[in-house]
Amino acid sequence: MAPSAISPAQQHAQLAFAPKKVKDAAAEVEDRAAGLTKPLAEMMGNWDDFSFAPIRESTVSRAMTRRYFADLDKYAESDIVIIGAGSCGLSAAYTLGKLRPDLRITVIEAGVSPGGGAWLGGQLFSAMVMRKPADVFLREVGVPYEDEGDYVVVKHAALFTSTVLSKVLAMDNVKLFNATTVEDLITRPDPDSEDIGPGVRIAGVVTNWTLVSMHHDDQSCMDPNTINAPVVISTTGHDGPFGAFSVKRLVSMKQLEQLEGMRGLDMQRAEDAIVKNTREIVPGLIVGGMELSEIDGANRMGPTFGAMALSGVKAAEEAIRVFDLRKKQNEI
Ligand code: 48N
Repeated sequence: MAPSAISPAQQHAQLAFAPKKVKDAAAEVEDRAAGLTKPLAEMMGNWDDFSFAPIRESTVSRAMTRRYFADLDKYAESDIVIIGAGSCGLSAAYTLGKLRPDLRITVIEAGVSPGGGAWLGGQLFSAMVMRKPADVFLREVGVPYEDEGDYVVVKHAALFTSTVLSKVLAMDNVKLFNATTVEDLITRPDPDSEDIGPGVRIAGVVTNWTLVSMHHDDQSCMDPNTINAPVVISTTGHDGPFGAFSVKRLVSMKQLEQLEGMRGLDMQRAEDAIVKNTREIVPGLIVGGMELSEIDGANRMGPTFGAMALSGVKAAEEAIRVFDLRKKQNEI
């Protein structure tokens, strides 16, 4: 049955806040391509005398390493770190990058490929379902969808994930370190925290190459690196080989008594709970997406992704609130 409507192609809803116009990566490519169209057309059919400009291998090495180590140096002090580049983390990164181009934002993703569980819909099917009002985020980012009334369908989940990812990567103030794992949290004593023993405030993340993290048991000690940040958003997904990292660490460092654990599937209840309860769990640490279900004992929603997008938006809003409050109190 044909969808009841098709989204306005590429019409971007203006975000409620007055963001700095992020040059659209696609537009930038179009701009550059405009100057290249003629040579590209000339190239086709004339491959015999084709050749690339000369290069020396060390030039390529220096082009990569110079930039990577400059980034490591620059982002060693970040304003906000996001752990996990799944649908929630990427939505948070997009919202932060758009809302606050003045902030230095770092995204740490354990996988070589960011995107978490959002490359496919349910059971490896292609289509991604989002219940309204999450369609507003799709229009904001420029992801076309089929409108089915109470919900919308993106024809391939990878269209959503690749579009958000490309927009985030094009932002000047956001840096993605993928294939990099957060192995621990940086903490400071927090005298204001009264619940469990001496409370802590989260002050950044401890990182290592993911492949190193996976071999701590069969190699001699391989110490980590660090990134300082007054605010951390954790969106590492529900418990699994890599999931629920920060909330499990909070229990082991005695900042949480226990995890309630993700509950059975109930779409109707799960998505509202995740969005509404996205929040600062301990000072300086905001948890969103499915990682949150492990703390609160929230239901899982299965193959609907609207809560991931909007939990990311809310996590970004919370992170800005915490950052600005601490700035006002001269704590950063
Ligand atoms: O996609 P996920 O797992 O997590 P979310 O919360 O962004 O999205 C969850 C969503 O895909 C669902 O689970 C859907 C809606 N299904 C629900 C259901 O009921 O079944 O992304 C988490 C990302 C992944 O890319 C991990 O690789 C990464 O976080 N990650 C880490 N990155 C760095 N350091 C870590 N310690 C770490 N742990 C996980």
